[in-house]
Amino acid sequence: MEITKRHFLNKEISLTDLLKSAYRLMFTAKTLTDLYEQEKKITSKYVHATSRGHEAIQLALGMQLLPQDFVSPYYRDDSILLGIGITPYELMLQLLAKRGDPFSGGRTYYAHPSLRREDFPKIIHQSSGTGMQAIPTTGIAMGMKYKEETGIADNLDDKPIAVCSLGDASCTEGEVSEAFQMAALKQLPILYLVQDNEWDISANAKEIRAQDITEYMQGFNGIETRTIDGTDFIKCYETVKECIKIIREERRPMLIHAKVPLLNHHTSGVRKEWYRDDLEECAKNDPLIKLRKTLSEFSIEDSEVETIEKEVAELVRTDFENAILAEDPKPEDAYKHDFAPTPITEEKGDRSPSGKIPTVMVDCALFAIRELMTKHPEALLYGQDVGLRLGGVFREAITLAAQFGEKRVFNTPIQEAFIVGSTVGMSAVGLKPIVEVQFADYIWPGLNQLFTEVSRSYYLSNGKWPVSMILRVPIGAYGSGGPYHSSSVESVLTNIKGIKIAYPSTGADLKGLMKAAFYDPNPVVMLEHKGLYWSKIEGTENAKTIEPDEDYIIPFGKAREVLLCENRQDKPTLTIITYGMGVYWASNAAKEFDNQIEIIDLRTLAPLDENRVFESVKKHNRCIVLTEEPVNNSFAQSLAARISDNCFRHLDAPVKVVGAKDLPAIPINSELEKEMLPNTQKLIKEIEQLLKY
Ligand SMILES: Cc1ncc(C[n+]2csc(CCOP(=O)(O)OP(=O)(O)O)c2C)c(N)n1
Ligand SMILES: [Mg+2]
Repeated sequence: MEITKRHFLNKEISLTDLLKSAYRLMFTAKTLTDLYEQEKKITSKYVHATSRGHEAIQLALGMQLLPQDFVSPYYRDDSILLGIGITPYELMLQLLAKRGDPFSGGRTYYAHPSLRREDFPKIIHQSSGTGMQAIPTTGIAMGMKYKEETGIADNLDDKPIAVCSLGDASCTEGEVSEAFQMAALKQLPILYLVQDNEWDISANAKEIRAQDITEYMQGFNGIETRTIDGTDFIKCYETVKECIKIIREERRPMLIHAKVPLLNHHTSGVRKEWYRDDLEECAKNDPLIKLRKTLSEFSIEDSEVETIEKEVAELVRTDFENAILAEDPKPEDAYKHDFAPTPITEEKGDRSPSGKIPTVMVDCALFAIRELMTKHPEALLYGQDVGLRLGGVFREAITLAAQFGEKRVFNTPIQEAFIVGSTVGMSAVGLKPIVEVQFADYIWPGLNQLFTEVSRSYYLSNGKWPVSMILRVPIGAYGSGGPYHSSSVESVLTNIKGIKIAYPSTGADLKGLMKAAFYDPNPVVMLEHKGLYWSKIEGTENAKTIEPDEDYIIPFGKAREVLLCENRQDKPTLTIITYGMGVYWASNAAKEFDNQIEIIDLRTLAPLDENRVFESVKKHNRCIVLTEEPVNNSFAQSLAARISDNCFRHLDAPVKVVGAKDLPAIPINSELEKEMLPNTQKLIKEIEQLLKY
């Protein structure tokens, strides 16, 4: 007999039938663990962990979720997956990294699910970083609440909930606290399930925590906690039922602290016999033995139980044989789903409508977002100080909270990880979050989420979960911003695959690219040079442009021709490839030469308009790549290498990278700042050198 999918959703199910279903699933989990151990030559090719010891609480949860719910299981949660109706065969396809692995198509480890099926609870991409799922999943709950409060939620009898499953040790991580903080603060409809086996691989609870999660939760006002024996299936089922009911109806967060024994290895690679001295003690708490006893107490015949066990054993064996035979991914599959296709492929609309006055860059961004929010109720903006009182430290969001209300434009705590990572969840429920960090210098706490969760979601979910979000980042140095308000970060960002990056240098480009970013189904970082926001710096007047029309849009990956010049017979010429503030250093330097300089503004760093760059280099045979960053190991230096590779036969001189000095930080003293950064004068000297070459 096959395990029938979603059988447990029958609300009229009798207790004995429920227990039999649970036993079938729990016995399946044990059989899987045993099989993986017996067949370890095959199954340990790829690392895996199983739920042995944790099954009761996991099944109790999985069996009660509805298709509108979201759940984020961690790597030990194969019983949650069985509980929601995933078959052993499907699990094994992932175990063996097969093409048909329903979660990732053979891209990621066992029990690292992602699921987007109509009649199943939804699962966003799950990474291996412990605790990292807390923020994205709390983002889901924040999105659910936002939709309800702004009147765009589906009208369902049973409101959806989010569930975040965590190991006990992961709860000591800082990012998990950020998630708890927001769930408590905003009273989000989320259930945290903490499975406490008192192990953090080989480190014991006594070594790594000052309090357990029940005690810890007392510091988070408004997250009610239930502490239970996670091996007692009936207790688990009832507790989960009660919590889910409260969350569905009262829309507030809860936490279940389930105490469980870890009966199997930490993972197939880190084996219990190496370091565990509590195995005998733990075995006494085996949830399967307890459930078997409960079945007897409910007068379920031994023969019936044996039949279940026999059926499960047969199913698991057959599934394993079939999974081994299933096809592997094809090499070309590796290239699928790096980015979701964007509908924005052409420049459209009026860039320079008549009758409008030039507008500073910061306002072009503001007007772009205002238009987007007016048109799209799913668009919202959050970050530090963007709310009503200030509208951003650069006043870049001023008037938005007043116009759209504090539900749609709101302040967050100083939690860059939450600001960035929550967009994964917001996007999963169909929202379009526009978020910001206050300065590029403070993107670092958010970088983990950007890399681990945001950038890889689409690829590792095999195309199921693109993350559509915009992260605005004021960036760049000017006027003694000092070491913590001046840094450039594009080299780090361009090393993260799976995100797009814009770095516009004019108001019109910022507006057009903001629109493209919004309609792009992929994550986009908008780098906005704060020295260009108001065109206050001498020589940056052209950053202020006529504000383009509402429907003006620029596709990513199309460079802008700032200044063109012909290749001349009488004099050498060169092209400057640059972006951001570099556009103005280059434009001002070009005035010192006699029509010898071409300037290409990349506008977007990822994707990059390579063709336009190579075309310009081939035309002039000399090239400077100009950046505000320190040169060594920079984005600019790697672009120079690409130019050399592709244009070698056309070059009359080495490709020159001009940028800041290789120092750890930009000093606050104005003379020191000047010494470190490039500027027009320094660039002129470099141009002279290269033209002489
Ligand atoms: C951020 C991060 N650091 C380290 C690891 C390596 N690691 C994998 S599992 C684990 C222990 C996690 O313990 P816990 O959260 O209690 O879950 P359990 O395995 O006990 O179920 C560690 C340190 C990781 N995956 N992610
Ligand atoms: Mg643990």
